[in-house]
Amino acid sequence: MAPLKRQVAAVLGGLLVLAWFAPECSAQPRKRGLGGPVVLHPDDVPAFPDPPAGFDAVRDGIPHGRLELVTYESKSVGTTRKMQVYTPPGYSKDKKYPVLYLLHGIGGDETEWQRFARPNVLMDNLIAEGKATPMIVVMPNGRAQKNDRAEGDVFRTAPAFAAFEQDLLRDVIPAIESRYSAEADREHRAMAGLSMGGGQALNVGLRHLDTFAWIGAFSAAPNTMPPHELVPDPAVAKARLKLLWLSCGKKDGLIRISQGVHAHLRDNHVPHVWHVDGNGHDPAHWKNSLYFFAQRIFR
Ligand code: FER
Repeated sequence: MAPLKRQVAAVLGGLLVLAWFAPECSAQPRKRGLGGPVVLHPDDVPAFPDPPAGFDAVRDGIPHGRLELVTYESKSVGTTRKMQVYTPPGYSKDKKYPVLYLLHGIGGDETEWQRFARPNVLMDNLIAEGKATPMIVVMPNGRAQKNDRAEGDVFRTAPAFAAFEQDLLRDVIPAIESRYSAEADREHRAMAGLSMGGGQALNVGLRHLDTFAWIGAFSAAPNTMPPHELVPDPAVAKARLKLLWLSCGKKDGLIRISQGVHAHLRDNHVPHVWHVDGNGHDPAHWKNSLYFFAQRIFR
């Protein structure tokens, strides 16, 4: 690889990739449909005010959960893979907990949510305030291929994000439910993700309503299936979903993806949250979305 190309590829693995998606950053060439023009519609407004100050700060004097790095054997990928697992304060084998599967974006891996939002801090604070049900949060690696590091041209690894469906259903969930004190039915499993992970949550979740009842997509990426394929039978979605959450920043050049899903749901009367805040394709949107989504699941 030419040095410049290598440099550009390295940058993709980091936060800088995100700036490319914001339409105002037009100094960078637009790649693969990133950062298209944003056209806002009357529905595209916040469903919630921004989170209160300190929602994401570590607090002394409250109980803290645990974050651990766990490995599992993936039959579908053929490797030993890693995931971060949060267990809530006071986690005990004498109780059973619901589980949120939380998925990262194209430039990330199993550590990305931790870098962008510190879900353990958000959850500790929400649980201490009685605003969230104590839950296990699993942050797996959604790039289901042998080399699952975010390196090189990460956009070429998009097929591995589709392959993750098998890893999640056959390997990740069984590993979690055998090792942790987890409830193991659809009403106690939620899945949400940012960008590519948002697309995965919609694609996998909505097509496996037998496995998940709570689904969230934050700034869903173009890997999202067409809305009529995601929700071919609105009556089924309506009957089975406990929560369907869609959110996006109004400065996010990928907002057309979420708008399309929202319009299909609205036109077919499938209840859902549609929250458009003032952010772009960025960690502020993802952290805020997790804060609100986590308060609405398993309740
Ligand atoms: C694309 C633009 C963005 C795409 C994926 C993304 C697969 C993902 C962005 C992210 O995860 O942040 O065209 O195609």
